[in-house]
Amino acid sequence: MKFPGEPFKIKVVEPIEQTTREERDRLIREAGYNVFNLPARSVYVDLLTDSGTSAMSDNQWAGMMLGDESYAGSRNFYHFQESVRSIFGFRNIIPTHQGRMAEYLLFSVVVKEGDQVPNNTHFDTTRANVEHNRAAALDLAIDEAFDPHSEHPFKGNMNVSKLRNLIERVGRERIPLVMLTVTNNSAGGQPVSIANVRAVKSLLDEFGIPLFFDACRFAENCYFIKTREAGYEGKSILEIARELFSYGDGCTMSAKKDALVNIGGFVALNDDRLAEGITTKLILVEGFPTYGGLAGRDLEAIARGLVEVLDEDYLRFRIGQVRYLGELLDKAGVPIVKPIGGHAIYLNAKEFLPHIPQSHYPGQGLVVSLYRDYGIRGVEIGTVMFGTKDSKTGTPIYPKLELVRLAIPRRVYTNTQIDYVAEAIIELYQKRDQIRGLKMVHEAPVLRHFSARFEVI
Ligand code: P71
Repeated sequence: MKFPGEPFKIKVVEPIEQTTREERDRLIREAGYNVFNLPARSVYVDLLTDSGTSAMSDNQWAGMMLGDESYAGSRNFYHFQESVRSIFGFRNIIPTHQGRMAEYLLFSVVVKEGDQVPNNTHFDTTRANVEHNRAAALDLAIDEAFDPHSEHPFKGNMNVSKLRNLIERVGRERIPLVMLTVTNNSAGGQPVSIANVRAVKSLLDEFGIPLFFDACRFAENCYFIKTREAGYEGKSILEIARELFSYGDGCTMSAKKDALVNIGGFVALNDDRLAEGITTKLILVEGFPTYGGLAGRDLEAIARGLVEVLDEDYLRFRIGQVRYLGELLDKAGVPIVKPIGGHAIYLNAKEFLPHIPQSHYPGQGLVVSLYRDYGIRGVEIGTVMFGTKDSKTGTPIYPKLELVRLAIPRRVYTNTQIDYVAEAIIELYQKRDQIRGLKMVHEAPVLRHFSARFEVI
């Protein structure tokens, strides 16, 4: 059966307020047509992000009551360490309050000015943390990653020949590490295959360059390996994860995704000398090494969440629910990025709204209508987020893709709410001619998508 049946039932409910179109019309105007400025309680289905928005299980909540809030040596730290080690296999486990702190600590210890850091595709915080150390962040995903119509099963893969050319051109000394983001968020939540990881690893071994994973959505990536890569059908998710990470020297992780918690992260790595450098910095900016920036109860929730996320019934539902939404839209002719990724559906705003030029932010226009007409919050991943200007002439430079991401929180929405989202988008697609573009009237110098304000054209 294709229907993604929930492998859980509801014990605690969180009410959502219903708003009218008139109220939402006023709220979005007051928000400067930027959904980051909306009060969350005025949103019916919130698909802004899958990060930190998971519903925890009764088992995780029970663990929260067993928080040992000792400053040093909390028992929850030992459980957390054991849980992370049993999956990732790295020797040193360093807790942080979220993913970007793990990135900040790792890069500030290993990256020097003038270095080059290749990744399949950097996530925006990862890129910002590389560039903060005056190094260049390079995106070397395979060409198919940029084609919304390519059905490549492992669109998150690294282009190994481009990586080899880079290493031969700039030299091993300039490349302190290579990263692989699993799944590749910025390119549509697309997985990386084990075969690609092995190829990257053997290339890096020739030059002695370490391989690190950005492991946020590792379990979802491993589920795709199990269902799409020959030879992995019979393996458990834990076995696949252990093999995946055995090719790496370490990882950063935002536990807010595949550890099924609302806050947390870590750096894990084998190199003791680097770990010592990171730990020294950790004490300066986060906290003592047995809690990072977290409470004991948060560490316990991560330790338990990491076990739950490996459950195949959970992953079948999780990936199945995202696919269910994607297939409803696809069948109705709504343009989406394919294949359907692990944590989100990406609407292709350029094809959805061919009458709006990129200079009028079609993705943002779509996000605004989705909220105003249906109370659904998505996020623009296009010109607002990634558009730049030529530093000399000021001429706008537009990104290739103009997308709207609908990220599905884990275990939060019922399939009925997913049906509602599909119906809403299909109805909106039928009246797409009425959607209008926007003019940006305020922008911050960096990460402008968070605070930009618009007016309707
Ligand atoms: C997402 C997020 C959360 C987010 C971040 C910034 C703006 C809007 C939303 C966070 C990631 C990620 C990857 C691959 C590192 C982080 C940072 N994603 N790597 O997709 O996807 O983790 O948020 O815990 O610091 O909505 P952090």
